[in-house]
Amino acid sequence: MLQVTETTERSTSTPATVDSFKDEFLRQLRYEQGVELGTASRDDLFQALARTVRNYMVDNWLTTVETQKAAGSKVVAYLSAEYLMGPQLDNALLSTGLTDVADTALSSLGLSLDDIRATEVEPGLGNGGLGRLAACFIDSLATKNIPAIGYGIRYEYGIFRQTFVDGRQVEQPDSWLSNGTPWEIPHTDQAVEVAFGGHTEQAIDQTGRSVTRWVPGETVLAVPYNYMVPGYGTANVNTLRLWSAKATNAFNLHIFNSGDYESAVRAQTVAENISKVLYPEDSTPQGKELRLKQQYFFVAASIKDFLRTLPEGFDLKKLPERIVFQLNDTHPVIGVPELMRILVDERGLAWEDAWDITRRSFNYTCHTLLPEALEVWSVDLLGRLLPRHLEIIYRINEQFLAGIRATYPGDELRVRRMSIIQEQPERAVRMAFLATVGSTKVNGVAALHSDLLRDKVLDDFSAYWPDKFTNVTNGITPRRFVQLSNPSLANLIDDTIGTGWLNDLERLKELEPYAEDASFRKAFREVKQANKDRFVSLLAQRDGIELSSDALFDVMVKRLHEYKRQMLKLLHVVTIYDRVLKGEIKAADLTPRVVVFGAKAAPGYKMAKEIIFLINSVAKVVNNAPELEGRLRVAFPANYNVTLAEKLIPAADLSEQISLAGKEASGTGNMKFALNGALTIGTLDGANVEIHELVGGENFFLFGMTEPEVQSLSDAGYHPTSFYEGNASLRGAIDLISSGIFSGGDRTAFEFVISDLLYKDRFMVLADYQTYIEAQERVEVAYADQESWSRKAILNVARTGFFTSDRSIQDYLDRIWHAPAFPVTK
Ligand code: GPU
Repeated sequence: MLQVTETTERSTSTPATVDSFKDEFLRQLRYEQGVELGTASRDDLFQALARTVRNYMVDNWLTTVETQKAAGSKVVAYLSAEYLMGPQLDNALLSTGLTDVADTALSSLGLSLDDIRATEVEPGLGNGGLGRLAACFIDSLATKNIPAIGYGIRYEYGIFRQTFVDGRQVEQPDSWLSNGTPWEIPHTDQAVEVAFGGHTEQAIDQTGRSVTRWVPGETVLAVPYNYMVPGYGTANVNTLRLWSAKATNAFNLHIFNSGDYESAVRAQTVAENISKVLYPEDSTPQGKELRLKQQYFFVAASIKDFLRTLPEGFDLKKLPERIVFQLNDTHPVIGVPELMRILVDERGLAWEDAWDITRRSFNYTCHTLLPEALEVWSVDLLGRLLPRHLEIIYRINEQFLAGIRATYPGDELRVRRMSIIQEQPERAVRMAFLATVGSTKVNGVAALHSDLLRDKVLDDFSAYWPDKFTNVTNGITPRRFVQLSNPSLANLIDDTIGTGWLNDLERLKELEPYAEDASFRKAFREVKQANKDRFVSLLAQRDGIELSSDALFDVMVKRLHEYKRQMLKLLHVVTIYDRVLKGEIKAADLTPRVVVFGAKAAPGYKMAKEIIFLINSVAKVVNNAPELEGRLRVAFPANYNVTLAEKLIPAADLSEQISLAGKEASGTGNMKFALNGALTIGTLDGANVEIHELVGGENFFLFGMTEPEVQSLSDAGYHPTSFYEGNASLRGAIDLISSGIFSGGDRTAFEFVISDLLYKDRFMVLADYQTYIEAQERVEVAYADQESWSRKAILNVARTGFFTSDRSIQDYLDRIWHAPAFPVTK
């Protein structure tokens, strides 16, 4: 078994034997859970096991923290409002090398590791790509021995649990903490105060200078909860610190004693609401006051937390040598005026010095090109919640615009375009501009995205500061998304090229020659088949969905968003059905295909929810159509999350990455699929461009307009109706949806979706329809030749090692952070 050989390669804090592991597990069960083995519930077993494994990481963790502190090495502070961690047990076992020890110890007690691990509830503290990226990045930072800390929010409720009721999405609260979580360690004693509201005052300090003071209206406590982030193949264990809000005067004695219990409790509730729930909008912020509170809450706490670790008398001008704050999108950018406030108002630095320190301490990663995803906070709201910060933002803007005016005299149009404050439709702070002005480097998340960011979204800024802009293409951790999720493939790779590739993923290149080896191809196909079987049985048990594993698995999983174009995939499904109904194609000629959708819609996003209803409605009819029996099935398991992704991605043959070119910043699912041997059908968008380049055109099903083509079609005036009228097959599909066949005869059921497609179609689904259908026809032909398909799939694995998040982190280090590695020896 893999884990046995690997155990010897990596360090664990305490060399574990099966017996000592068993003893610790039984001790946990008895003295922490308070139960006997014979009467323990599954959750008891899980909690005891998780804490047992956790305790094997603690020594290395404490050593890491202590040695890094003593060395005073530069720290990367990753500021992110989301961390979509996924289940933790397997990753902890992998990094401690204890998988086999745990398995044997549990077996000897008549227990099954598989059963116990299945009870873990994943912490869903993120929406999608952005949050999952943060989780991959902290994994790679730890693996690469970089002194780093992840800062974020400990939401009591993470991303909602999705259910379907009559085909419609219904959201349930995600009470992931209801049984407690074994992975966190709270430190109430290290809480910090965070202030809000109030007003500012002018005062004269001891030296006779005029200074501004913020007199806040209220404060809350930020309580840190630490999570260990173990590296792979190293003793280094970093920290993820998530903040939870607590009322400062929980028992407001004054109010309480006056007998007004309700008011006393209400004040507490208001304070603690701050970290109550994750906002479920992915790429479409709603501008809610509580969200801004969340942002300031965790950023202010994090900056304070870091500053208190500096030695007495530390020269703040040297701050950029000790820390680099990375802004994961604009959510934490309020940290820029916050650090200014601390340096100027509290530490008495001159504005110019403070600005120099601040700008050198922050960098900004942008994750979008969609205008509606760019955060904007109304001046009204910001001024009410953070009056001093608004003043500081105005001053930053004034100074910035003075520079613009000096460089471009008389160009007031440009000044208005670049101002951090927008005037229309309401006066508001453009957070992406504040982030750009306040940072040393600004990066996009894939090559195309960074180019478009530089040349379109932030073109004025890149003209002014050409050196500020750079690219770091996203990546994913192969520990979770190959080793843990696809152990059979990992074993095959070990047997073929040896171990050591998991933290040196470019070594997958060594697999290339094996694409020509028939026995390797056979073994590779067997792995894929076993993964399909595993997924099919999981889905039967999890959702009662019955599928055959003897089919092409065609998978589209990601948030439901119009720009990602789930509708295009659905039109393909409906087209097949329509053609079969019309006798244009024979079902018997079709490659058996299972189409799997997984997607959550933001609860307030009506179009997305209607599309979910349409997919479920089509699935119901298609899955019961005798004409399609054994040829086409559509599965839409509810509540797609990391846990499900880990089972689904290894089972996929075809990866759907079909966003309109120029809209998906990067995508990271696309990387996970390719690395697990699925072929991509995709547009030249986001990181697809780089995947296509690396795997080669013959191993990728490319279709659709390029970004410049999209731009010219849009400039020329896009009329979706003309595509509908000019394409019989497209017309057939749309008419079938409108016919009522998927809605029990109701011809209006999907009008909201269909009329938008016909008359608006902002993401040009209809324009890309024909080339998409043709690409799917190429898929059919290619899949019929299994030897050739396997060759392509193997080359996808062999050539996508570039997408390890270890490489992304190295790029951040080289281009942005310049923080040296600091290996910890045990
Ligand atoms: N992304 Br902005 C999110 O998941 N949420 C957001 O609020 C914003 C961006 C995604 C991008 O859509 C995706 O293309 C990218 O791969 C991912 O961030 C990580 O960079």
